[in-house]
Amino acid sequence: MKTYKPDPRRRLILSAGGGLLLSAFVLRRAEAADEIEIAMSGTPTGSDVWFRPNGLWVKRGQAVRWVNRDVGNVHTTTAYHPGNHKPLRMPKSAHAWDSGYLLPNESFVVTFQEAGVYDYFCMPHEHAGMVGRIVVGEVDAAERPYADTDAQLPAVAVAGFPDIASILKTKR
Ligand SMILES: [Cu+2]
Repeated sequence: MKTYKPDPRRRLILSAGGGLLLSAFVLRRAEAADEIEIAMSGTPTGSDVWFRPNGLWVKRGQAVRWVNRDVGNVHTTTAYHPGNHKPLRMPKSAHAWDSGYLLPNESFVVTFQEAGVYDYFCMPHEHAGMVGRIVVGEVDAAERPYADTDAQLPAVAVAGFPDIASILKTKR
């Protein structure tokens, strides 16, 4: 049989209920503000399109939000992964993502839990070189990841991935 022993800490928390609700709300706001944005955009005619920044370093657990800042074009953020009918260019055990078409001002969030290098592309603009790379946590700056699958991608996409060393240097 359990005996009830009042926990003074618990009582304190209960009496501060209103304040707790407020701080939970503030906390959620802070989390959203902690997201890092990658803009999807292009020239008005669509002759040039990009992710900005196209290279980014983040710590594990970081949320990244892609936002379509383009007024006249749809974009996607799509991981290089067999589930997206592409060769694997991300950690094998991590979750792949595909935003589907994002209209202007629509956005999509991915939280990165596993260290490694993640390459992604825009479905309608891969052949225009609209690709990006996210490095999560500790990786070797000299690494040239996924070179074995380069031949399966458009050359302009392969050329679009920033190298690891420059991503680690600028953290962008
Ligand atoms: Cu695009």
